[in-house]
Amino acid sequence: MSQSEQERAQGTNSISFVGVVAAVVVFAVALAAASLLFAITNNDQTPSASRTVNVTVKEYSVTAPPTALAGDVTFVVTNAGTMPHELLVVLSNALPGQIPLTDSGDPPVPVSSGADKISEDGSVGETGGDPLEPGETRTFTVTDLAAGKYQLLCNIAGHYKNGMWSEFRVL
Ligand SMILES: [Cu+2]
Repeated sequence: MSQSEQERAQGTNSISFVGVVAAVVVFAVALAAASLLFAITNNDQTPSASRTVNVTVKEYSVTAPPTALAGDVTFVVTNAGTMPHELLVVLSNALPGQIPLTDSGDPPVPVSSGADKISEDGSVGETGGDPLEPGETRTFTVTDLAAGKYQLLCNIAGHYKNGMWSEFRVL
């Protein structure tokens, strides 16, 4: 290779190098723009997404997201267990799983002994009616659910004590 051929070759190489750098920069800018667009779009969609709360109840647990946004919140409750369950949304400052058992019966009323349910005074919404049979899914909406500290729980006799609760904050 003569010196002029080497210069041309180097020249070609440096043009290619500049081309690659330019392509990388264009790609990076496009990626940044795409990320920004996604962030904006995603942010717009977040509020409605977190006003739908999917809940699974079974022996003996309540599985749900830890938070939702205040407003009209829809709960989609599925009984994945082998016995009937229900779901209540209860406003409470008690520690998770520590709401006192004071009641019994259906509807629950205070009792002096043999309590196996919590008081439903703090309940702001529930599946209602008959408990959900195994495999059943039921939806209910709490209108204007206020910010605060809640527990999602099953108040069938003994079920709360056995672990059917989930800490839930409305933001
Ligand atoms: Cu239950």
